[in-house]
Formats: sequence, C-alpha cells, structure tokens
Amino acid sequence: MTKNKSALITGITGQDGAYLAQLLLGKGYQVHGFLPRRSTDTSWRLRELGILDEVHMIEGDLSDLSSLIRAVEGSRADEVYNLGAQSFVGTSWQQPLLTADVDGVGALRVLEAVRIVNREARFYQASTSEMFGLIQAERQDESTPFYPRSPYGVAKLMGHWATVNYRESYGMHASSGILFNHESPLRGIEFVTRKVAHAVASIKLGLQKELRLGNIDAKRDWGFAGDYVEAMWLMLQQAGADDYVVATGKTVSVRDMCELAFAHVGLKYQDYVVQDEKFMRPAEVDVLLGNPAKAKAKLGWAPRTTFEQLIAMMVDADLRRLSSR
Ligand code: NAP
Ligand code: F7E
Repeated sequence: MTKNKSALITGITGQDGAYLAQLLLGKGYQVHGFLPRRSTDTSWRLRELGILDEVHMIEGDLSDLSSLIRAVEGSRADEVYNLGAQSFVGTSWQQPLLTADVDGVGALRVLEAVRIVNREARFYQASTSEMFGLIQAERQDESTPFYPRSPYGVAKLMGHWATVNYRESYGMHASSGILFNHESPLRGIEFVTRKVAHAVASIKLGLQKELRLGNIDAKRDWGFAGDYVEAMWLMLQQAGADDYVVATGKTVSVRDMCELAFAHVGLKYQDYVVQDEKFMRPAEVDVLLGNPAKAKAKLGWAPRTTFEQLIAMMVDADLRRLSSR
C-alpha cells in the first residue's frame, strides 16, 4: 500500500491556508498546520470549510527556527507550503521590522528547517505581485524586473530570492509562486474586496450608511483564491522546481469593483463611497496586470472563476452571514 503524502502548511488559518488544506485533504494528504499562539481562536475559516478536525496542528512561529525544525520533523512532510506572513501591505509601514522578520527571514527559516531535516521535501514559497510594485513592464511575468513599493514587498522579495538561492545552492525542490491578488468569502476584512463586499451587505441590510476607502483608482489583477491554491499544489508536482506567475491576465480598478459589488444588490456605489486620506498609502502600487502564460503552458493551470462570479460570491456570503446573526 502506498503511504498517503504528508503536507505542512504555515499560515493554515489564513485564507489560502484554509483552501489549500481543503484541497490537499481532498487528495488524501495528511495535513499538518503550523499554528502561532494567539490569545483568541483564529480557526474560523477552517471551521467554515468544515475541516478543522481533519488537520493536525503543530504549535510554532515563523520567528522561531526551533519550532519550525520540530514541525518539519514531526509532520514528516513531503511537501512544505510557506503561506504564513504578515500579509497586509498597509500594516507593513506600521510594523516594518516585524514584516521583514516574519515574511523575509521567516521564509529563510522555513528553508533552513527543510534543509536541515529533510532536503528531499518539496517547498512552496508564497511570493507576490507586490514585488513588481512600480511596474517595469505593462504585463508582468517571471522575467519582469522587481521594484517593491512597501516594506511588505521588500520582505517578500527576500523570501523569493532565498527560495531561488536554496534551489540553486542545495538542489532543493523549492518553487516560488508569484501570485497576483486573490480573494474569496474567506478574505480578511481589511483587504479592499472583502471590505467592500461586507459594506455592501451591511448597507443593503440597513446596518451601515457609508463606505470609506482610500485610492479607488488603483487597479489589480484579481482572481479567486480557490483557483489559486491549485496552482500552488501543481508547482510541487512537477519534476523540477521553478517560479511561476499566477494571475488572470485582466486588471480592474477599485472603483469598477465597487460599481459591480453595489450593483449586485441594486445600489449605486456613488451614493455610498467616500474617499478618506486615512486609507491612502505612503507609496502606492497603481496598477498590476499579470501574464500567466507560463503557468498555463507548464502547469496546465488556468483560472476558472470570473471576476463577476467572485464579487457576487463574496457579497452573497456576507449577506448570508449578516442575515443569520
Ligand atoms: P492571510 O489570510 O493574512 O493569512 C496569513 C497567515 O499567516 C495566517 O494564518 C496567520 O496567522 C499566519 N501568520 C502570521 N504571522 C505568523 C507568524 N509569525 N508565524 C506563523 N504564522 C503566522 O494571508 P493569505 O491571503 O492567506 O495569503 C497567504 C500567503 O500568500 C501570505 O504569505 C501572503 O503574503 C501571500 N500572498 C497573498 C496574496 C493574496 O492576494 N491573498 C497574493 C500573493 C501572496 P494569524 O491569523 O494567527 O496571524
Ligand atoms: O489593496 C486600494 C489599495 O489591501 C488593493 C495582499 O493579499 O495582494 C494584497 O495586497 C488596492 C490597493 O490588497 C482601500 O491602496 C483603496 O491599491 O486589498 P488590498 P494589496 O495591497 O494589493 C497582494 C498581492 C499581496 O501579496 C498582499 O498580501 O486597493 N484601496 N481603498 C484600499 N485597500 C484597502 N485595504 N482598504 C481601503 O480602504
């Protein structure tokens, strides 16, 4: 009998961690989550997907190498997905050193833990389109030069290059997924799509009067997180490790996203959205547009969910949550 594969996921309680855990459980993996100690319960996403009892939690923190070594040992992981991060760009200006430590050095610690314990284990690094920042090409792909615009982008660039370096230095199967924005009903409320979806539902139900936003002219290449975790898994199933851009190839402004979300419940965004300096960033990433041709050609990956379906799904989920309270 062949042994079921074992996976270790850092950031398992986050949006992507929850969807990835669900995907891997469905494929028969034994799934281990790396869980930082918090004073409150952070497992709502795993509970909402109905998989909380199916994952094995190992306590630890990305700032603590010894806990990572124990987790890689204890899980006997064949595949390690490093999704844990301080992932909110806005916060990275308030906590730049923590962001550098968790997102940058943290990735290096995971790579070290894998190298020390079992360098045959395959490794995935959650890299980001924020590394392109001030874009150097109209459509960004794997060969586009990086120009990060936030402490978050800078920290993630370290994680990306550490991954490339461990692949080249030690022959490790270490891949970097350069993922563009991906959203879902499980998205944290501070991110703009979920903030808008939640506000639209609240306004529709008479619980909120206005929505205060920052730069609504910013444009992003937005996809559905459920589709994107499949690309992560596919990267680790390839004979060789590599870097891949994962995106939809379309870009939409925050303004047009608002229009769509409000229209979904029969409202006009102009009647509710107020621009507020408080949500502007010291340096902005004005536009991102990915070219996922390599992921399509080599992984056979393509997004399945349209932007319209994604926004409708998010608004409907918040309407359901708020109505059932
Ligand atoms: P998320 O919802 O913010 O989840 C982040 C996860 O990291 C949470 O489980 C969090 O746990 C954990 N974490 C934070 N600090 C940690 C620490 N010191 N030690 C261990 N775990 C820690 O993020 P996401 O949207 O799922 O994104 C997953 C990864 O992909 C992140 O690395 C993110 O930077 C990257 N990424 C995201 C996108 C996107 O559009 N979603 C795009 C490109 C790349 P707590 O909740 O307990 O803090
Ligand atoms: O902002 C603008 C904001 O916070 C998107 C993370 O997952 O994706 C995410 O980073 C845009 C920005 O995501 C508000 O200025 C306007 O231009 O939803 P966001 P992000 O910064 O793109 C990347 C790929 C990651 O890797 C990150 O981890 O929307 N915007 N008004 C606003 N943004 C927020 N949050 N709130 C506003 O009120």
